[in-house]
Amino acid sequence: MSEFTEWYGDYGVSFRIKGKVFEGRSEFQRIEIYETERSGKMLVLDGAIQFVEAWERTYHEILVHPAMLAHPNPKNVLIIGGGDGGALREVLRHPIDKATMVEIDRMVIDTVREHVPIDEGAFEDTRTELIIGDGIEHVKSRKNEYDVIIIDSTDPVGPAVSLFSEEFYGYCRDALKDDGIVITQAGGSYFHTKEFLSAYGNMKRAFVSAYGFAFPVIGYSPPWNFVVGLKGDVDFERVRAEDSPDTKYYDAKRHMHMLYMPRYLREEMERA
Ligand code: AG3
Repeated sequence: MSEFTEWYGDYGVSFRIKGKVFEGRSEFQRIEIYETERSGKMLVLDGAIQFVEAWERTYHEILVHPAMLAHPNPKNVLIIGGGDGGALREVLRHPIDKATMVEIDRMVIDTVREHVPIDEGAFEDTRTELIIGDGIEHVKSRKNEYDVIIIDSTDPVGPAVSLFSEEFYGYCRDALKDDGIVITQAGGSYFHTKEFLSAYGNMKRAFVSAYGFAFPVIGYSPPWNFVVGLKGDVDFERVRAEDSPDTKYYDAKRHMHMLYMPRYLREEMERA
């Protein structure tokens, strides 16, 4: 028996694995899929675990539903990244008109759909528009168009770092309608503290208000952080609980709990 470990310095997140299902290299990254012993298949990009089949809802529910349910009436949603289709699947559980996904790496989409189709048909939904391209360029070219923008990128260190900049968040603000909301994953609470605080500070400066929250995600170093930007007068501390899809990990009660960050982060967030 062997195992796969992703290291965060000297701390590791490990799964026992039965074998490797796929290995390849795209224009952008190394793509691997493993069969774990008990948690289904696992996607790894450049050595970083992206999702584990049995646990991916601990991430995708939390990335999608807080913004979708805080917004009064989201109809037009943009997803940046998220080539595995997990976020798209959750977005489509809401009564929206259109979900546009801009993913840079077609090989991630094709590989995941072939070996572990967690999208559950989301790419075939008539409300979905898939664009293979650069998310930054896309957002830059749109004005006043989206209700919600969901950024499902890789880590705030490495190639995706510009997706955490004030400049990029400014493009997101302009691409959103007046009551628009943007949400992004923002690394681990403990192992990406600096990067999280920088993303949060950038969001605060680019938007009318910003929130940071965390949730334990199996597959990443827990807890995992998220940052939200609000363009207008939308209350992120109230969600339309009655309109929630039937979720497993996320609901309105948990929403309030998530917003209380640990002391060391709260104090730094005030200064960020
Ligand atoms: N979201 C990836 C989150 C980053 C995980 N980071 C890590 N393991 N170091 C994209 C995949 C889920 N749709």
